[in-house]
Amino acid sequence: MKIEEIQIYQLSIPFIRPFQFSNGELCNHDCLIVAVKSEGIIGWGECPVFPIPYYTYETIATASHILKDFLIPQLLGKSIDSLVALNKVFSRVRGHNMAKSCLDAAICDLLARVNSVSLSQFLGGEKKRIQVGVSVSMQDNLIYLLQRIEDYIQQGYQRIKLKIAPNCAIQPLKTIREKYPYLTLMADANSSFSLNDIDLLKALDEFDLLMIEQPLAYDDLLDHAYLQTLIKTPICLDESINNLHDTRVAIALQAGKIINLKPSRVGGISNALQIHDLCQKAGIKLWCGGMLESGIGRATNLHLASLSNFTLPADISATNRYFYEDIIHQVFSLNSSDSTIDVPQGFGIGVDINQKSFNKFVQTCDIYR
Ligand code: OSB
Ligand code: MG
Repeated sequence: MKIEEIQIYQLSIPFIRPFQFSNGELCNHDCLIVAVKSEGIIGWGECPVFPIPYYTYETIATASHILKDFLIPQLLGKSIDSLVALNKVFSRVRGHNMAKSCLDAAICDLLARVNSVSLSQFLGGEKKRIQVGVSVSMQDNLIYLLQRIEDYIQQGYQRIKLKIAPNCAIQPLKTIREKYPYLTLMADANSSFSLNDIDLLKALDEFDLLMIEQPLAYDDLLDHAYLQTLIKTPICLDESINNLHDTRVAIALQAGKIINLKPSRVGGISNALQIHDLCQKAGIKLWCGGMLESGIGRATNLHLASLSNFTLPADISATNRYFYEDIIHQVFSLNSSDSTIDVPQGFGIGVDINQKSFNKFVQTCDIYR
């Protein structure tokens, strides 16, 4: 499969409501979308990187630079017939996982389309519907927060994740727990705590959380390992896991019991598969995280999450959790009976671009051949 042409689009898609977490506030989903062409077929991938380097060090600007000046020139004209071949092309560039991940996703989409199978089938996925939850922004106003959560529960979400920070954790979690004693509830700190907050972190045990996600620094596995010996709540790693090596270290140190696996954060599906298999052997539970993706990235994530070791509910919510208008024709809706979303059928990622909406949100387009 010879890579003949690659297009990069920059988009800004308005969220229904701003997304607040300890790293800041986002009103639009700014992202890059790549289209990779080979033999008349197009594969699509999303780079869900933020304009600001607060979640990962990458930004829209660094990802564009790495794509245009390094990854795309290395890929154009090459014949890529497997994920292994693809990984080899990218391995010389250190880091920049989000930039790598969109090309990786687009080429996986292409490979599946060329082989006339869905991406899920191509990857050996088993599930047809994915158990999902919803990630809820931080809120000062507890009445408003409870309304949001009630609304999501009414829609059928059976797992709620609350964004927390040291000054915004105990009171909201206590309030939610009192109203919903049996709700599957978890919290995501996005690295906002330190070991100085140990009393606060211990106090979270009382809320019977499914897990606490990334309480400590984004690059600190050692302190997470120590913290896990002091608290009962299982620690889930997000920002700390950027590749297979991080995963091996995390397992060796027992730095957490669960991993939130985002293909974009680990440099694409090929790396995600290696992490998936290692975690399966090591007894580490997985779930597929999200980056507030458009329908393109969300479709990729749904296919990946169909693999067998993704056993906990994913951060992949229905389209109407994020956008009034998305860039694909298909709408992802929640099956309210079991809090699942269907894996798209059809070849590749199984969704297609809604050109009218796409054009509305596009800001720049660059073509390389
Ligand atoms: O930490 O998991 C996170 C969104 C953007 C960046 C980081 C995170 C998140 C979410 C939302 O929690 C996940 C989603 O619904 O896509
Ligand atoms: Mg997280």
